This record gives sequence, structure tokens and C-alpha cells, in this order.
Amino acid sequence: MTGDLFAGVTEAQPSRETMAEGAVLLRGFVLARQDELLAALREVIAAAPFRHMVTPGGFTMSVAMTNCGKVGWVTDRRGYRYDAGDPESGKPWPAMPPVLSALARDAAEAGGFKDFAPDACLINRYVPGAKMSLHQDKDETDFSAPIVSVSLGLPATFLFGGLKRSDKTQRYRLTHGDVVVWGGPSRLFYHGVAPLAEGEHPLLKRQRINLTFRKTA
Ligand code: MD3
Ligand code: FE
Repeated sequence: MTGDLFAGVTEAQPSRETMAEGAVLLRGFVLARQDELLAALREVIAAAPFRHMVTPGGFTMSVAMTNCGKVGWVTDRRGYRYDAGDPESGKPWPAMPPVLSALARDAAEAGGFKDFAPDACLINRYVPGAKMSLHQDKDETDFSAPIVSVSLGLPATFLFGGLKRSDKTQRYRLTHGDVVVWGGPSRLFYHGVAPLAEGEHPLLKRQRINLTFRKTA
């Protein structure tokens, strides 16, 4: 459909931009399959609703979270970890829907990482004002696998630093349908999300949802 007069809404050609060594931004990568993705996401959220977890330091996170996959990321007063069970329900996390694993695999390949097979998908929900402070993702054991992140709904300002907390941060605006693949040297870079601005997204209303696909073991 390249060159189609009506390209631009859901069939625009995705673009590819390098943010740092190993970090690739694929703008609009989700759009062609967003309906299937959102339908699968709704089922996951019905089975494992969003909740605000507590950090080991005792702070309730402004971002609400849930998971799907073999394991899910959890935090409580005891620490951060991946767990096969949802602590709220006592049941296993919902399985990762095939449309989600296929999206992660295809995006990783487009970013230069073949055969990505995530065992966890952390689902973050931001409402205006919610933020995520600068951190590293290092609760996984295999840092050779990338992390694939998917942004849906309201736009966010993403902060992207370096290997040290004190490294200067770059800012990127991530919008509905964008995917970022974080591998190689960027896998352990500090990153965060600035407080979400007010707004209303046509499909997701007053929220931003971010998916991060991980290979934890
Ligand atoms: C860079 N989530 O869940 S996604 C997280 O938008 C998280 O909800 C943010 O950071 C969000 O841990 C950012 C982008 C992201 C995810 C993982 C990374 C960037 C990353 C791992 C290494 C380097
Ligand atoms: Fe992170």
C-alpha cells in the first residue's frame, strides 16, 4: 500500500529510528494490528485487573500494573521479582495472547533481534499525573535478549539516559502505536516516564498503556 492516497491513519508505513546503540524506535509499528491487540488486551485485563503495587520502600506506585505470560513482574514490601502467580488472585497470570507474542517477535526482528520469545509482558497503565522514576530493568537474568515496549493511548515523554543514573537524559515523545526495541548496550540504560499530561485519546480515553515484553530467564 506504499504510496496509497489514504495512507496515514492506520496503514502509514512504519518508520525506523536509532535512539542509541541497540535501541530502535519503530513509529506506528502496532497500528496495522491494533484492533486485535486491544481486544486481546481487554481479555487479559478482565482476568487480571490493574492494581497499584507497593515498592520495597513502602511507596504505592502511581502507575497501575498487571501482567500476562508465564511469569509477571511484581513488587511488594519484600522486593521486586518475577512470579508465576498473580498475588491478588492466587491464580497464574493469564497466558500471553498469540497476537501479543507475535507483535513482540516481529518488532524485535525489525529492530535486529531474531527469534525473541518473551516469557513475560508487564502492562503499565498511566493516567494524567502518573510517572515512572528513572530506573534500570535488571530483575531479568538474560540481558542478551532485548526488551520490546509498546505505547498505546495518550502520548508520554520518555526519558532515556545511560548506564549511570547521573548520565544526561534524552527525551522522546512516544505516541499511540509506537514500539521501541531495547537491546545490546542500551538494555541496561536508565529510563523513566515524565508525569503524563492531561488529554483524551480517541480509543483509550484518559490513559496511556505501555506493554513491555521481557525474556526473564
Ligand atoms: C530502556 N516502562 O515497565 S517503556 C518498565 O513507558 C518501564 O511504561 C516505561 O520502564 C513505560 O520498566 C518505559 C520503555 C523501556 C522499557 C524497558 C527498557 C525502555 C527501556 C529497558 C532498558 C532500557
Ligand atoms: Fe523499565
